[in-house]
Amino acid sequence: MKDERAASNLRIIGNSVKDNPWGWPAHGEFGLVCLRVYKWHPGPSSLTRETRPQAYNNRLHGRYHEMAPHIVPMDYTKEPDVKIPIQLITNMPELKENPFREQIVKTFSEDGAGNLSFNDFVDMFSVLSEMAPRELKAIYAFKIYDFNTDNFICKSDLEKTLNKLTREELAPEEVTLVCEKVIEEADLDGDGKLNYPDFENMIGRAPDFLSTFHIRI
Ligand SMILES: [Ca+2]
Ligand SMILES: [Ca+2]
Repeated sequence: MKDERAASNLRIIGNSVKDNPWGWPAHGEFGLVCLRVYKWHPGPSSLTRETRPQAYNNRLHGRYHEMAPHIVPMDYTKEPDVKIPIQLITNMPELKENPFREQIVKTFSEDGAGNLSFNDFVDMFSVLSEMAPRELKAIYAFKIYDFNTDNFICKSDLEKTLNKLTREELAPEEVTLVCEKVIEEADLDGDGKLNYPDFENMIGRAPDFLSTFHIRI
């Protein structure tokens, strides 16, 4: 079955390439493209674990526990050393349709392999909540798109991102064209790839990008 969001991304990218190949505002459209995928909802207003509403923590703990009741205890007062494997996390209804699910989970996993402790799990849904600070979302958006973890968003990262957003339905030459345009428009220091300041500037020009970068749990 065709994925609606992927089809919509495909239309946006396809039209941009066709209609205006040389004057395309890559950053804006790039943000808009991501917006279609990350159309999810509100969560807590605070990110520090101490001040986060207890009810929210309890709800998250309930969800964490139900994924693996045999390994996750109900009592967390002694902060048990427990991690849930990535396969169970990416299968959550909130994530399983998301083309970036593995990358998202790995980004928040302290061990880097995608296994999540309860604290990792809480951090993930807090950063992806609607009310998380823009700066924090930007930092994690950058990490999520930096597939090869070299601290730059380079052409290969952008190719992966576009292919995921469109379920690989974009022609290779369209992918190349879009990636070149994104880098051309956003690469302020001219090294052919996007460091964090380049990226931050790019999404700063696409106000919808981060305000819609969220998932409700
Ligand atoms: Ca990279
Ligand atoms: Ca650069």
